[in-house]
Order: sequence, then C-alpha cells, then structure tokens
Amino acid sequence: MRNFITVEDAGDLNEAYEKAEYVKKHPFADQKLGKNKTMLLVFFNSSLRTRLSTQKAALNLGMNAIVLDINQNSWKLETERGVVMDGDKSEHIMEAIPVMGQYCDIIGVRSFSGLKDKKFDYAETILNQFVELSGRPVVSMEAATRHPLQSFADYITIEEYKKKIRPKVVLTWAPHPRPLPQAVSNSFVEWMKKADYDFVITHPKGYELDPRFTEGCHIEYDQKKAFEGADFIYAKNWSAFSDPNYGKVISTDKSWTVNSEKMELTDDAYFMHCLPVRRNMIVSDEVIESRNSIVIAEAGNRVVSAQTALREILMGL
Ligand code: SN0
Repeated sequence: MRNFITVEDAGDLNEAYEKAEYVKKHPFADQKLGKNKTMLLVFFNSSLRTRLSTQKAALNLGMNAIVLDINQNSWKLETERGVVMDGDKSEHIMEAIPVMGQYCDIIGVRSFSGLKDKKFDYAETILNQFVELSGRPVVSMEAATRHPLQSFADYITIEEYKKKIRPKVVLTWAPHPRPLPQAVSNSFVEWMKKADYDFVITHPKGYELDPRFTEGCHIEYDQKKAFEGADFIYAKNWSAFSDPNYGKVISTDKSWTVNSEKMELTDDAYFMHCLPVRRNMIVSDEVIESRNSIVIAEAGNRVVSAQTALREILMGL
C-alpha cells in the first residue's frame, strides 16, 4: 500500500478486517517496522480522535510522530497557484509540502472541504498536492471528499458487533446548526457498498450526496421506513451537495433527530456516530447513552484502523 485515501487502497475488505483483528490482538508486535521512521501529521482543521488515535497507532508501530497545526503554529499557506502573495499568507504549499517531505517517512493530512468551490473540493486539490509533491506515502486524515480511517474503523466495528452475516446498515442524515462536509458520509457509503451489507441511506430531499458515491444505493426519503428492521443506525449530518446549494444548510428539521421512538422501529440496532456529536440535534441524550450506543468502541477502533493502514504502508517502504 502506497497511500491510504480511498476504500480501494484498503484492498479486499475481508483481508483488511483480518489484518485489523491481528493488529488489535497484537498491538506491539511490529515495533521494529517503524523503528527510526517518522510520521508527520499535518492538520489544516481541528481534531481530537484522529490526532490522538493516529499518533497512538504510529507509536504502537515504533514510529515517531510529529504534529503540525497549520492554523496555529505555522506560516499561513497559499494553496492556489498564480496568486500574487501580497496578503497574509507567507508561504506557498508548493514549497511547504516538499519541505515537509524532507522531515518524515509518512505524511498524514487533514484538509476539510472549504464548501465554497465544489470543483476545488471534489478534485481533492490539497490532498493531491501532498501526493504529488511530498515524495512520501500519504494518509488521509479526512480530506475534502473522504475520511477513510473513520470508515475503516466503522467497518471494523460493524464486523465486531454484527449478529447477522449481512446486517441492515442505515446511514441517516440528522440536523446540525453549521454546514459540515460530506466526507464522512461519502466515505461511509463507499465502504458499506464494498462490504456488501444491506445498506440504506435516508435524508430529506435536497440532501442527495454526490451520485458518484451513491450510485446503485437504496435511498429512502422516509426515515422511519428506513429504520425498520435495521441492525445499525449510523447518524451523520452533511451540508447540501447539489447546486445551487453546495455547502449550505438547507434544513435543520428536528424531526430527523435520532431518538428512542425511532430506535424502537429497528431490530434492536446499535447506534453509531463518528463524533464529535451535537446532542439533541443529531441524537437524543437517551439514545447516545443507551446500551445500544457503540460510539466509544467505534472511536477506540480508530487506533486499529490507523495502525492497520500504517503497518501496510511501512511494510512497503
Ligand atoms: C467534521 C465533519 O466532517 O463533519 C469532522 C468529523 C469527524 N465535523 C465537524 O466539523 C463538527 C463540528 C461541529 O461544530 O459540530
């Protein structure tokens, strides 16, 4: 494995799960793999789980981990070519990235979509510059269109908790006050399709995701109908994808909040969310605190997904 950016980079998912099981059972078995190797984690956006779990994964593999917060401790970076740099940005990404590559063996990047320019976001302009200019394997720590370490952890969690070979997994949109990226949802769709579960997406009209991700998916606009018989409810907010509303909040309809009444419609489903979660917008206190809520185990598996991906990359170095 060279980079870890899309579900394709994970290869066969059954094999990926077996590797994850191995990593979970033997977290310190491969300390020699990372000896004298350095991982650089570059954040253009905030992070709690990704930052901690990816560092932990790197340390478990015997690597050193360095973290750079672009917006706090670094020069402000220009990302567009051709700009006369007479504003507040001191350095161009075209120099900054190859320089970062000089100081590490693997680079992790978090670069959320700006939600202003769909073409710029969906071309993965920033992430691709890291791939092209760093000279190092690149791990997406949530880029503009995908969050593969999260989706891999979600997949591992579903495999661990599922009671049926082919569980019914429902991705439901839920309300949020701010415009959020589509990355977690796009990525989850990509992984669920490849996992071949009974997968249903539910959201209000106008919140259709990029059809390049949802092609062939079962989309149900009636949330209650979608919940019937579900084994896993995966809640997430995202802003609109379709023009002219790209990146906008077009509804904060609280009738979409996941609550106990709706969970009653499921087959005793587990509740999942990538976190951070806005309580009583996305999900009621009652549901997230219930015995069916597996959000903490899901977050715990972020170390496993990161370590499995990093281990594969290290084996190829
Ligand atoms: C990010 C997102 O892509 O939805 C990261 C999730 C892992 N979430 C947020 O930015 C939430 C921010 C908020 O104000 O609730």
